[in-house]
Amino acid sequence: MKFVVINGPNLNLLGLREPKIYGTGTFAALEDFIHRVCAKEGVEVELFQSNHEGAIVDRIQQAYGTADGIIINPAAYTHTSIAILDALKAVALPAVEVHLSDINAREEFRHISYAGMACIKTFAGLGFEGYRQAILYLKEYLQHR
Ligand code: CA2
Repeated sequence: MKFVVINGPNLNLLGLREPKIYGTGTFAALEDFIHRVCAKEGVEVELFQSNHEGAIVDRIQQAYGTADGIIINPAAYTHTSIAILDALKAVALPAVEVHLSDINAREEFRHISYAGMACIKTFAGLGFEGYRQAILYLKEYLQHR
């Protein structure tokens, strides 16, 4: 089973600012966490981070035929990008949305998630743990569908 984990803009700066919202862990620590969880679960994983909407669309398209599922934190593009929503719909792979913070408890503009409309599940407000939950959920989903 192979997953692609996609992280959007500015998540590469994790740990540098706003620790009250996003925690103190760095982006390298997040990538390490995801690698460890996937290894434990016997899931092959490729990680991708970009600050560019088109690059994220390209990576979603590449997942078609090469991965079994997608885990995505589109960061700010969550709330703006119909291109990412359309790419997720186009590849029709099971996708799980993750947010470190609880987007529904923040500013109103963060309450809408376009990407989430193409996802089978969302985990928000759990910090790094949300990625673990997403990996377990997607694995379970693929094993039983
Ligand atoms: O909670 C999340 O995971 C978000 O996807 C993070 C995005 C935000 O726009 C979404 O509404 C919720 C922001 C990621 C920016 O990360 C930073 C990292 C370090 C310093 C400042 C921002």
